[in-house]
This record gives sequence, C-alpha cells and structure tokens, in this order.
Amino acid sequence: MNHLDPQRHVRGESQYLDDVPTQRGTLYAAVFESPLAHGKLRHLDLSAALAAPGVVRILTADDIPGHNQIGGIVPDEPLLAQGHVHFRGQPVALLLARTEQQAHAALKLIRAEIEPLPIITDPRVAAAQGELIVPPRTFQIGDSAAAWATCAHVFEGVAESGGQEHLYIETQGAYAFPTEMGGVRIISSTQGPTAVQRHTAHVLGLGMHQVEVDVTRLGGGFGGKEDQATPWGALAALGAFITRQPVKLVLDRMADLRMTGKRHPYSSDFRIGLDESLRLVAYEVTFYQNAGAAADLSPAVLERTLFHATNAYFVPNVTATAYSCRTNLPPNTAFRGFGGPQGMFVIESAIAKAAEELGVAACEIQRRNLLRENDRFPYRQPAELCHAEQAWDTAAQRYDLAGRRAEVAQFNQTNKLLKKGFAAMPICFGISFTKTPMNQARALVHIYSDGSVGISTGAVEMGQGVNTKIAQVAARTLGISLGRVKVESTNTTRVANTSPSAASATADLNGKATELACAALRERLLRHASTEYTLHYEGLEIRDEQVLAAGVPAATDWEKLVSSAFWKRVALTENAHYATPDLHFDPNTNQGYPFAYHVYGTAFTTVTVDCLRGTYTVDALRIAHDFGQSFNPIIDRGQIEGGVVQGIGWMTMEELAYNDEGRLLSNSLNSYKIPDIYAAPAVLDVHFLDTPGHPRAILRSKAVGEPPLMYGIGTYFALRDAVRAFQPRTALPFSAPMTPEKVLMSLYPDFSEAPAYNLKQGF
Ligand code: LUZ
Ligand code: MOS
Repeated sequence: MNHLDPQRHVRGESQYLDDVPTQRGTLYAAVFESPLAHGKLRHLDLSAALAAPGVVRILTADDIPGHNQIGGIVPDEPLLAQGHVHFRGQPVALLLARTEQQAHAALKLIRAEIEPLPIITDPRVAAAQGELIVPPRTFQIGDSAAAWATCAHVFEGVAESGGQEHLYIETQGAYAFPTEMGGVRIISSTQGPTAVQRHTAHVLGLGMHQVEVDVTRLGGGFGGKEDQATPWGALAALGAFITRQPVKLVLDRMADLRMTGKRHPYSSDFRIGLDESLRLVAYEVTFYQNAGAAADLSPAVLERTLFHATNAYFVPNVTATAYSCRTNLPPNTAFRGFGGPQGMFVIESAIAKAAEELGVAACEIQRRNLLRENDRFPYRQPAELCHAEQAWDTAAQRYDLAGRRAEVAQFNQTNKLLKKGFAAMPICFGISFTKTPMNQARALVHIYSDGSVGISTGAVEMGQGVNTKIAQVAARTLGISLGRVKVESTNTTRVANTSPSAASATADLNGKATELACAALRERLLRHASTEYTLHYEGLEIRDEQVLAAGVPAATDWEKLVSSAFWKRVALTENAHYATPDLHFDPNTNQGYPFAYHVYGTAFTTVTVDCLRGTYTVDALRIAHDFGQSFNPIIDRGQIEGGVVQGIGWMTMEELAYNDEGRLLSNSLNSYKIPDIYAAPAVLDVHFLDTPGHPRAILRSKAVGEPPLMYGIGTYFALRDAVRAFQPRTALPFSAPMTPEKVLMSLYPDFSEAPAYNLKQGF
C-alpha cells in the first residue's frame, strides 16, 4: 500500500494555498513588523504608505472590531501590537494593496516611533528577573534529595540545546473571503483549522458559526502551524471583513523566518546518581525554556519536557523542575517532539557524563536502566506493553552491537585523522495530547448512492500521509476498494471543534472516529441486506430484482447493496465521535494516566569525523522501532526517515543565531543550514519490531510522527565519542548543535595544537 499523494505532488497537480485560483477583486496583504525587540510604540506614521500606488488600506489594532487577542493557553498575545512591542517581527499593521508588489513596496514607507526598552534573549536572565510565562512545574517521584547519600557516584553538569526552524516548504499564509451576512471563509495553511476559526471569530467579534476554515493540504507543518498559522488567518480575515473584498496574505521565506517562532532552546542543569552496578538511583534536573515573548504553546511544551525527562529509563527518585522564561524573541512553539527531545537530550547528557567520568561505555548504563513492564514514570503511569528492552536487544542482536563497537575501536586505533564514534539512542514517547480534553475527534462519512464514499475528519494532511491512512481504515472497515474512497478537505463546517493535527495522534484519533462511523454504516447495510435481500456480501447471496426494478445500474454487489439500501431509505451517512478512553491527569499533583500508550525503539549511530577539518559524516543509523502492527509500512518508514534526518539536523547543523538586540542573524538559507541528502546517514536501516501494537492505536498500528526525530539525538553523542577518541582532553560542553565549527574547536582546545602538514611525510 502506497502513499496516495506523491504522484500528484511531483506532477504539480496537488493544490496548496498559493495554487487556489485568485478571485477578482482580491487585495494583497503585507505585514508591517516591529523593527525593535522591545519598546513603547509611540507613533505610527502611515501617511507616505497610504499615498503609495495601489494601497487601499492600512489596518492597526484600533481597527479590530472584536478582541485584539490570539493567545491560546494564556491570553498574552495581541494580533496587532498595541502600546508595546515585544519582539522583532511582531505584527504591527496590515497593509492592503491591489498587487503583491505594491503591498511590499508601500510597507517600506511606514515609520514607527518606538521608545526602546531593555531586551532579554537569555532564558536564565529572564528567570532571574522573574520573567516567567507560567509558574514553574515540578514532576517528582521518590525522594531524590535523600537518595544522593545512597549513590556510589554522583555527577552534575549543564546541557544546552538550540532552537530549530520548521522550514516547512510552504510558508505561512491564508486567503480570506467575505461571505453573506457578515461572515468570512478562510483558506488557511494550518494544522489547527478550529484554532484559526475560534481566534478569528474572537478577533472579529463574530460567532464561530460565521467563520468557516478550509484546508486541503499543507506543504509541511512540523508543529509550526499548530498555533502559529492563526495570526495570518486572522489577519487575512480582518482585511476581508473590513474591506468586504477577498484578502490574500502569504509570507515570503525571509518574513516567515523572522516573524515566526521555532523549537524552544533550553538551558538545563542536571545531577545524576548511580549505584555500584550502574543503576540509576536519582536524577534532578532544572529546565530553563526560552519561550519568547508570549506563551503560545510553551506551557504545554514545558510539560512534555517533564513527561519525557527520563526518556526510556526507570529512575526511582526524580525531581524535574521546569521554567518557561519570557524573552524578547518571537514566541517559540510546537515542533515535532514538542519539548520531549529537549528533555531527553539532558538525561542522555547526564548518562554520557557519568559514562565518561567512570570510564565505561554509555550503552552499558543505558541498557541496564531501560524501562520494564509496569515500571512507573515520574507521573505515575505504568509502562504497559513496554518494549524498551525488546527494542534494544533486537537491535543489539540484529545489528551486532558488540561487533559495531569493536569495529569503531579498531578503526580508531589504525586511523589518526579520521575517527569514528558510536552512540546508542533508546527512545520512549507518550502518545496523546497531554491536555486530556484534546484527545477527541469526529468523522463524517457519506456513502453516495453509486457506492463511492466521501470522508471528512479533523485530520489535516501535511505530507505525513494521514489521508491515505484514513482512506485505508474506511476501505477496510467497509470492505471496499480504496478507489471508491475520497478524503475531503478539512473543513470546520463539516467537522467542528477539532483538535489540531499534532501530537502524533492524528491518525489514531481521526482514524478511530472513521472506523466507528464506517462500522456503523457497515452494520446498517448488513442489517438491511439480511432483512431485505440475500447478497453476495459478507458471504451472503444477493437477490437483486428489486434493485434492478428500481432502475439503478449496478456493476458490483457493493453498488447493488448501496443503491438498494438507498431506495429503501436507509441512512447512508454517519457521524462518529471518538474520545481516547482511560485518560486522566491532574496538573496539580502532576500525576495520572496521560498517554494512550508509549512508543519505543532503539537506534545505533556511527559517525566519522575528519579531525583535520572538523567535518563529519553520519555513516549509519540502525534502528529497531516499535510500529505495532503497521498497516502502511511505506508511510511509516517514510516518517522514520524524515524524522531521523530532521533530528540529525537539530543536533548537528541547524544553528539559530539571534544577536543581543533580538535580531535573527540566521535569516536565510545562506546562514541557516538544514540537512540535505549528503547529511542523511549513508545507511539507514529500519527494523520493524514484532510487537502486538496497542488497542488504543488505530488498527494496532502505532503513532509514528514524532518519535523518530529523537533517534537523531544519538548523532550528537556519536560525534562526541569520535571527538574524544581524537582528543581525550577536550573540554566539550553538552551543547547542541554540534556544528563542524564546534567539532573543530573541541578537537584543538589549544589552537596551536593543530597538526602541521609536511608535504613529504604527511601528518
Ligand atoms: N500539541 C499539543 C502537541 O497541544 N499537546 C501535546 O501534547 C502535543 N504533543 C506533541 C505535539 N504537539
Ligand atoms: Mo506537533 S509538535 O504540531 O505534533
């Protein structure tokens, strides 16, 4: 079974936002952004811009008819700046012109008078000044303070992980149309159509029923369009609502890079304690999350960092505290893994530190401490159907762990300027929105009288293949071919109150709703068949005289069944609701059962570092992954490949740079590097573990979107291993990304040690 979309994508037939045919009278919007990261907005001079050719209107906060507020978790984010600006790139005014070129030309004529205020870009500085988005959170189990005395070894340190640009190929944008009776219809490139609908209604002072949002597909999201597609949808809608003309707003790449939030950088302190047999006894960690200037999804991301603070390990005594720190950067947001990778990087750093100090291999500590059945996470949920050890042991056997390690050691003995490094990276990722009420979905299924089927759900297709999976679920449940099934656009008038397509849970939630709806239809058709006719359907024989008498041409038994049901006035539409059972979590005690299940796996990474240049290659990632019972191994493998490469990018080359004024220096693809095919591992083996899946996973096929990104973390530690093979004295901080520059400098702590090249003798 293939992914249904790629053939259309490569032929250029797939319709994205910018491919929607333009309606006559469309105005083009451009956003005037704050040129300062923090200040008092004294005056906005719009006169020159208003006089520029083609300019129709310029809208500011004063033009907003409803509430100037788009904050989700915390109401702290105006749609357009009012009184103050809090980050560079913050939307201040919306300029509407007859052409896109005119809009962008006129934008340069707007003058903002801003009284500068102090700028904070460092999360620890923000925390020291009490600049917190929400009160700190602590997850605790056992008694770590008392446990230190019982530890044979205790190590502590600092770990830093950088942000990450989503770099969806399709930039943010929306196209809004005024509708009858004062409403708006928005075509939006969003993972969260309901979020766009709800916030736009709030901004315009309308009911949600007056705002329709439609999404055909996205050219990538990765979390960047979970919350942050909303401002562009709401701004385009504001323009359309006020002018009563269609308004199109699409960010160009550099504006998107400047104005939108990214993965949260974290700065963390850790302390880890082990007993004589290398069992983890205690772990204390404090996370400082760089949230940017507004809450956005930061509190939820912070929480998931705490959920995944112990990765795939059992630790009996844990105290994990997290601060969400307000800085004058664009609000950081969801990004594949949603804070989980940041948490995992720190405990992997702690284990690496312990291993280096004790002179043992990190994988000895890792293997000894993997979760076992019914071990409790610090939030008290037990690890059920736990495959952490199975994943590791299968990988170890299949990929010859001992042999790989020996190979690396052997290579390093015989090579001076090339060094290999090795790291294992087990993962454990919880599947569900951590906010329990979000774990619900609906599906609307029509069987048309010719036997074809149309399905609407809340799932947004962003390249991950969810539409293919939903079509498969429907075809299987109804017992028909895929060719009869169409998955419709995601539209708030067909399926309401949707959760965003996020948290790896979209196929589970919307797939389960689709399964329920199709099962109800199947039940109804079977009942109809057994009472009215004998059919060749599910082993029954058809008597189709009455169908033929109804004058409906029917080629197959399915078509006969459907048309006969229609003529007998059987309902051929079903709407189903699914809510993940058994979930609960108390955010006051930080205890409960927040996840439907966990996904496990282990990756072995080998790298080679050129110790003259600091450059490196990722030789191989060999993975044993728990897919459950995959019903689309091609899509699932694709998610692993993409996730792994994205994780490698985060850990190695993607380096965001803001200066002290809060200006993004890595503001184009010249200065911000993302992995290409050369950065991908030369060998990428993916072994499908033989596990039963989970009944709360769709058709027992486990969620696959986010977990593989975290395999990329192994690349950081493999590089560290190679650097230490060359330079045991290196004072290498736990600081990602491990760029070639950082590798080079850590190879030569004292630059004069760089080897001189002798033409005759070599090195
Ligand atoms: N989004 C969200 C997410 O709102 N809640 C979550 O728990 C989550 N987890 C992963 C990715 N997006
Ligand atoms: Mo997400 S990080 O939008 O699942």
